[in-house]
Amino acid sequence: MRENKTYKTGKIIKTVSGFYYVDDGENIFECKARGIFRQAKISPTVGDKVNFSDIGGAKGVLEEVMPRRNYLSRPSIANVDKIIIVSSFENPSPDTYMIDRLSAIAVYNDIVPVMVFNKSDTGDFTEYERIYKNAGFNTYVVSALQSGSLNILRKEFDNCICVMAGNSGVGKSSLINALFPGFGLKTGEVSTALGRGRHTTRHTELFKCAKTGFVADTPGFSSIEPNYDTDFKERLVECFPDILPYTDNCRFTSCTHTCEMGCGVIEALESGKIQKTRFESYVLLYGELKNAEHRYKSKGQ
Ligand SMILES: Nc1nc2c(ncn2[C@@H]2O[C@H](COP(=O)(O)OP(=O)(O)OP(=O)(O)O)[C@@H](O)[C@H]2O)c(=O)[nH]1
Ligand SMILES: [Mg+2]
Ligand SMILES: [Zn+2]
Repeated sequence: MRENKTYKTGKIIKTVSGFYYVDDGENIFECKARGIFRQAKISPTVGDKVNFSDIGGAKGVLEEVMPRRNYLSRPSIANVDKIIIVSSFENPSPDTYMIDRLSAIAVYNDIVPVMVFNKSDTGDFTEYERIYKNAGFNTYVVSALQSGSLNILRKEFDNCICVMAGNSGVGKSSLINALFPGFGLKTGEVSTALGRGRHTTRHTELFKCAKTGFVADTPGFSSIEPNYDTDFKERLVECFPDILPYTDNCRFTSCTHTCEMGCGVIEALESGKIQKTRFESYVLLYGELKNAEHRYKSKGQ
């Protein structure tokens, strides 16, 4: 160890043009990375737990990036505990495939999905609330314009790294502003011509919120791509907690639960035990992962 340096640990909360902003729990340090990271092909990112040397004047040098619990690439963020999947009643209206796809990616990456239906002042979410509560997810119906509706949701942000996800215009930034007054995030007007907003939020940053929690606002996180590995396809049904129990009744152990005879999942669907939109999302995502696998294999890898 070199002398005259203080070593500290912290979390990267923002990266801007080669600088890493690290929160050590008390202060924010503007850090540069050592060349060794480039050689080792490590790209420190938001959410990373790091060791850094404090060189004075609220500046530092990143020394080490701790192993990640998980990593999402679009946008780049590590060590995520929860994905808050936000939908709105209109402009844009809920997209069950997007919700189900994001929640499956979350579960696969050991991230807890939380369902939030925003803009309850504009319509009735009873049906969606029923579907997602039945599927076993923590589900909230709220309005960013009605602070009373946000009190129970606020507890989800305690002691963890949360990422807001959902189409542009659903109210992710508005919700953060309403939940944690003081951040003053920029929000946008919804373009009525397109029925959806332009991306008002442009970069990923972690904000410190209630009880040592952090929240990342993101621009249109719905575009998140899963890592197309065979394991995700094979274990996809485990990422649908409402569908998984019925696989015990499948006739064949090789059942993919998409079209087979004697499939316990399809029986449960037919008797109304599984929500149709959830099953449809499972089949679509299974197909998406299978196609990606074919493309990957045909490249000779
Ligand atoms: N009526 C109503 N409007 C809302 C509510 N929440 C947000 N809005 C409006 O919806 C629009 C979009 O809100 P934003 O918070 O910018 O949406 P966003 O999800 O952050 O969008 P991007 O940053 O583009 O991904 C704004 O005009 C908000 O005022 C709500 O609960 N009710
Ligand atoms: Mg936003
Ligand atoms: Zn089956």
